[in-house]
Amino acid sequence: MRIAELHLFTHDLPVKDGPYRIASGDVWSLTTTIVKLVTDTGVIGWGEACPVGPTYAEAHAKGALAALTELAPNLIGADVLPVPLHARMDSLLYGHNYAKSAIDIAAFDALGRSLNIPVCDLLGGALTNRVASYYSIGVCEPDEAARIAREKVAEGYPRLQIKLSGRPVEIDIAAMRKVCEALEGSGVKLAADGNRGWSTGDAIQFSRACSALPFVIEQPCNRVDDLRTVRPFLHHPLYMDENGRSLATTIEAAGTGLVDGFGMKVGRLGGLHPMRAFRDLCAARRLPHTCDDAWGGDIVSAACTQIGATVAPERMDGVWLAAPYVAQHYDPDAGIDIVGGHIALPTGPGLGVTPDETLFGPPVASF
Ligand code: 0XW
Ligand code: MG
Repeated sequence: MRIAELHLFTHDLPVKDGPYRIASGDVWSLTTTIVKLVTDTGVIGWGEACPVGPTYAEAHAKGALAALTELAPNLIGADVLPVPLHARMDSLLYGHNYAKSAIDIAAFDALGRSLNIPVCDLLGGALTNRVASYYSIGVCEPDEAARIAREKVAEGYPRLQIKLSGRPVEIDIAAMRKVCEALEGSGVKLAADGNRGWSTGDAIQFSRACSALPFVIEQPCNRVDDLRTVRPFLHHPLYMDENGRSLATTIEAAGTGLVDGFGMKVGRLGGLHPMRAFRDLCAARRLPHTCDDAWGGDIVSAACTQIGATVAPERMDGVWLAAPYVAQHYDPDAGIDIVGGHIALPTGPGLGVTPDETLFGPPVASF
């Protein structure tokens, strides 16, 4: 089965009850880029790439569209199977994984639909149909963070993440203590996400001041070398997120014992095909991880849920979705939601969601 047509759409996703506040800045609205792939057999697959603003990672909305516009004309006639498809994409453009991810997701969707099986089957098979999620508390005052933590535990989330940094580390320490107090006895897992924003000194001070409290520290500082610097001084397990920019980086981080787990984004690795390899290498080293993307609507949500369902629950730190911040589903009937802190695995073939194309307006480019 080969790619016969590719159509690119852009669509605005205003942040519901915004802003979403992370160390790299406030997020009020995101532009998502959507791919409609049509095969030579007439099957349609959908993909999506939505960086969370221009400063979270080396990825931004206009970059996604530019990279896809570079790739798309040369992908007409390409095999939709993931190995030849990625080889073709890599021969056309170096890097730009987040853009390639949208094509990869659309190809998996089309493959699943053509075989009448869900994408999780193409990824090896689901271990659950109720996928754990986690809630990410944006950077806010300590009392507010504790209030949100209580609320989210009551909703049923098995894990919370609190965004920190970008302010005096003493406030982060106070926020962490309040959140831990709020979670005491709940059994809910917790991550402290520095989102690259702390100095190595801040990270060490934060961990030392909270040494008796149970949580993991996610991406405290900017560079892999910074993680190496702080690692011996931390009192908490260390997770890599933003630095895990390729399979090669993650293999090294896992293999050298630099980290105890990962926050991982499907888009950052380049799609579900490399994400499956990442899942398996984490399994080999018994490392827990998340299955997220930076942002996105139902297409990204479905892709993350499909791979998330294939991760052994004991290594699963959750599938984070932007769904609570997105006002409208693309699929009016089978949109993806988090209920009781968990996500129901879609039941249909492919990704299990069928976007209402009229929401996106005419394509910005067609090949
Ligand atoms: C919580 N997330 C998965 C959503 C935002 O894209 C940031 C990200 C993270 O963990 O850094
Ligand atoms: Mg993170």
